Amino acid sequence: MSDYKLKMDEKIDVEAILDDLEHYVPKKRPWTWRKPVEDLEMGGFHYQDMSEPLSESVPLPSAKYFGNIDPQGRWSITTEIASGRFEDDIRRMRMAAHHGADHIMVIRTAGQSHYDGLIEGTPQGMGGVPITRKQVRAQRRALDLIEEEVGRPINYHSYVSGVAGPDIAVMFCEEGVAGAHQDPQYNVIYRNINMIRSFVDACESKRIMAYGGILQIDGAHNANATAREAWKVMPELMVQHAINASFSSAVGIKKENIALSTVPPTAPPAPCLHIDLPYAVALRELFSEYKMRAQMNTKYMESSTREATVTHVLNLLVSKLTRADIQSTITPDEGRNVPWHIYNVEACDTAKQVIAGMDGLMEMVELKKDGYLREKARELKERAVLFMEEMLEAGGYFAAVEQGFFVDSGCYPERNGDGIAREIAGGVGAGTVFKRAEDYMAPVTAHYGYNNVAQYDEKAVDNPSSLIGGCTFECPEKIIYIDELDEEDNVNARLEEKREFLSGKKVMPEMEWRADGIVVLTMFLPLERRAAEAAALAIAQRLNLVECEVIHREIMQQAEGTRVEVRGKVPFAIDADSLVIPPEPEVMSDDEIRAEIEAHPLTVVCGTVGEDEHSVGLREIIDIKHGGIEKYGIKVHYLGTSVPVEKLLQAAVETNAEVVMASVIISHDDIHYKNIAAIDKLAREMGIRDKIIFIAGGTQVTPELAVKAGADAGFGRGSKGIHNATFIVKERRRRRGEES
Ligand code: Z97
Repeated sequence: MSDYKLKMDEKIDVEAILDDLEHYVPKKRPWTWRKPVEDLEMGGFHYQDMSEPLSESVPLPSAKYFGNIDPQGRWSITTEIASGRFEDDIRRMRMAAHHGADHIMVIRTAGQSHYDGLIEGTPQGMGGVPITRKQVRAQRRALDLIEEEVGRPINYHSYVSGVAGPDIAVMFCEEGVAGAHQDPQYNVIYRNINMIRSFVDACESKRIMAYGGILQIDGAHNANATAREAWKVMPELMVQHAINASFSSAVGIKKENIALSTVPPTAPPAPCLHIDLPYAVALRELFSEYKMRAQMNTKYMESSTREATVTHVLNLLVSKLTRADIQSTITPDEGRNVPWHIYNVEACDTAKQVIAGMDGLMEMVELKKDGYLREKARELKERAVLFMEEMLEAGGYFAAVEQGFFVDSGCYPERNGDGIAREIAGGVGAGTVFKRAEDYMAPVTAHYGYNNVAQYDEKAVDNPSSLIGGCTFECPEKIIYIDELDEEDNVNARLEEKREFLSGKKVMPEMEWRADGIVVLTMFLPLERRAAEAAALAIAQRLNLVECEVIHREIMQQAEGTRVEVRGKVPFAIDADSLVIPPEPEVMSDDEIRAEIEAHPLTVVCGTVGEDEHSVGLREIIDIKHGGIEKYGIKVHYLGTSVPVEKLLQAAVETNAEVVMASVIISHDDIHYKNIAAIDKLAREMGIRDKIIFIAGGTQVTPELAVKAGADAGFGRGSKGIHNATFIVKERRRRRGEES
């Protein structure tokens, strides 16, 4: 197993990843940044703000026009992947990495912070992923292979929250986790964990994260997502950032490993840049020493991927105009009940696309040094400082929380009295913090405060774990690995259940888990919204989809109709062996075709033959505007529609054309094949058949039947100029006796 490597054209073997997982020792994983490249030349373009390219990747769709280049921006790109089945997530991690993600968060947890301790031996949770060592190790092991394949380190990330925070931090350090959310304010405000407990735990957690070089992201964005009007909490967000960042720094995390989780607070139709940009400027001025993790706005996200994408593009613009070190990518899937899969890969592409498109922008534009932008930024900073001052006057952070200072819907100093208040003596874990006893001793490597080891061995002060021959950080063999204990719900059982799908013998569509059968249908219905939703469900049911649900609706016009998206499950599997896969149409590159025509000029005559007035298809094959064969420098004589067979061949002789193209659209009584046969016959009678290349095309043309009727090639529905041109080039080379 240890020599298992990924192969580009083979699926990742989850069973190989799980094999002997117990003894897999993950490497130490401090956070890794991309390697910037100052002046990158790629595809004939000059880039200013890029990082080292990947060795393997999937470029953007339009990259095919640019030599398939795949420039990678400087910011780390985040994707959130956690469907509840880690074996499935491993596959999508690979896909995301190939689309540019190098920060992979497993964070759709089952309220991780509600667990009292590190959970081991459990199966996957309901509606989320309780983080376990097995899952983390399997995913890190998979990422070790994936990063080798793409040629760039991948940072694996999750949460250090709840009363189990320190235990989780230790496990993360042991298992090679490189990034984590850690913010005691999150526990206090959103999970009602006792504040003293939360802050004491945070000391320990942060110290352990500092040891592991784990990058820390705070939880300020949650105020933005929770507040009724997200832009009102801007001053408070800065206060929350300040509390966590300075706390972390004081505990020992290096500033370059402390990242602020910042969100542009508004979204269109609000004039969001006008509000978000001064905030972003203020934040970066106040926190210039720390990293910016630019989270995308999720507060004003609905189920429209289009709308969310536009907001995200605007968010990326804010990042560009100010600064970002990590850029998150989020899709509206959670709200749509279509769990994250292809859509989060798409969101990575959105970021990659926008970042490439904005490269070099700052050479041309700069933010104004005076006026509204600076005044507003200053005002926000003043509000934040006043908030801090009042907090101190009130008796400090704990007292301020008791008085409901946080997540108040007023823009400080306004207050609406609706903040989230917690009691210092209340909450989960209240009364569980004790003063260390006299004989307290902690022979461990990363620990907050006094280890009290000197009484046992003076030399152990700088290396407390030497007293026990090293702790799990130095001696991973001391880690006790507990496998899943549930006999029914465990990864092996789940894989066994999907055996036929693993081997590829059977196939089903999927969105969340392998072979879950989920598909999404998009349709327009000329009905008002509620009727349209009911009709869409009825249609999905008539299509035999099960568990159908409307996941998105958009009114086109109240009376004229509604666009609806329905999700449902396909209740059957396809047998892969039964699939008839037509051969791929051969296409040469544009350059190769052009070179051939330049070396051997070519004339074509063409027309729609018989009594046939259809011309659009043929024009598409010819005209330069539609990417037709003219674009390769081929000279084309278009004779029009209803061209008699004699006239077509006569024109070929007169113009010395090497190729005759006949469009045959009408097909009743097989007239199309009869016309093909007539051209072939007449060409023979005229003695020119072996001098011309005769191509027939039309929507009802089957290539094999066209050849049987007498053409050299036939092109049916969906054919393009490039298919015709490729055939012509190959056929000419064959006739010249060259290898094609
Ligand atoms: C993001 N999309 O990327 P539990 N600790 C902190 C958090 O911010 C969160 C948790 C713990 C978002 C992620 C919001 N963040 C979602 C500082 C949640 C979650 O679910 O209570 O176990 O912990 O930042």
